[in-house]
Amino acid sequence: MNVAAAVVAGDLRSAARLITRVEAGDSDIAPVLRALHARGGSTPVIGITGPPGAGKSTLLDQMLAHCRAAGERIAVLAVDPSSPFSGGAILGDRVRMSRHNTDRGVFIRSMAARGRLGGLAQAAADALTVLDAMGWDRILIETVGVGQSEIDILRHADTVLIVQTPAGGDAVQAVKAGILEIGDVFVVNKADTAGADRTVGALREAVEFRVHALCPDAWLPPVLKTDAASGTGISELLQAIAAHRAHLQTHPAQQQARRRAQARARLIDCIGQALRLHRRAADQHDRFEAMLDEVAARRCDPQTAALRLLDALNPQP
Ligand SMILES: Nc1nc2c(ncn2[C@@H]2O[C@H](COP(=O)(O)OP(=O)(O)OP(=O)(O)O)[C@@H](O)[C@H]2O)c(=O)[nH]1
Ligand SMILES: [Mg+2]
Repeated sequence: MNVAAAVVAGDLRSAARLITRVEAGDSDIAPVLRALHARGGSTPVIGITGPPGAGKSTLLDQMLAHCRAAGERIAVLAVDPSSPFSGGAILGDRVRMSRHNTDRGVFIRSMAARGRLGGLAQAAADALTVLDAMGWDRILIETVGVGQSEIDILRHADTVLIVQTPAGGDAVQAVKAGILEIGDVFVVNKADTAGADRTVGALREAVEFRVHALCPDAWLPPVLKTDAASGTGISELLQAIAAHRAHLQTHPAQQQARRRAQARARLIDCIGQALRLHRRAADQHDRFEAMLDEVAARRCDPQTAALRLLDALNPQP
């Protein structure tokens, strides 16, 4: 059986090996990813982000436990953009989520794209293509929320969960980082600590202010409180995620707009990657370097240089 067929049949070892090749940026797997891409698109993907230590993994572990109890089969992708070499947090997460380790209905994979051309967001997108073809009931992605690359990863989620804590000023920081725009459900975790209601209030205000500017039937992201350590608020959280999914299903234009935005981001990424790959090829590299001199000396403008390079990539017969 070929790799794509094995993955579609749900073979965990084949999937794990394929994701390793995705991480390494192995371009030989393009045909496999192509075959898998055609099979995907129906598994709900839930992205979880938030500042370091907000309780994302603890929350995810609780969500896993709830969904497993309901008979769901779940895949988890833990993406670590900030620390390519340590692996410390990843191992910590593996240990923490270990009560699911012997469960065949759960697949947990951490990834860090060391040196992968195009970066982690693309590696995560390809890993999602693999998982999406396997017929899981749900895919959860955890990524630590610090910058643009997490936002890029979360573009591929159907529902984006933003985790905050009552620690002072978080709600305001969220607005600044552009996180507010991508959140479908907001969670104030560690609700057992002081200031939770104040943080919920500030976030609600910010979310309502933003949604006001959108169309009248836009989804209003709820702001919930959880205590992931004890499991309080998890069923409400899962209900909110289900409500968001139902909203998209009953508003096909919004669903379609989201899918198109995902496709747009992915396509632009892939164009960039194709260009970077070609640039590494020796003759293209020389042509590129030569063009740098032309532009630097103002013998050629950058737009024309870019078009000439693109033409050279795809010579007319
Ligand atoms: N008091 C309290 N502690 C919590 C809660 N949720 C998580 N914690 C604790 O907060 C710490 C960090 O939790 P994690 O789940 O590792 O947080 P994380 O956001 O995944 O962290 P990184 O992946 O390292 O960014 C752990 O010690 C948890 O036990 C909560 O609701 N209340
Ligand atoms: Mg974590």
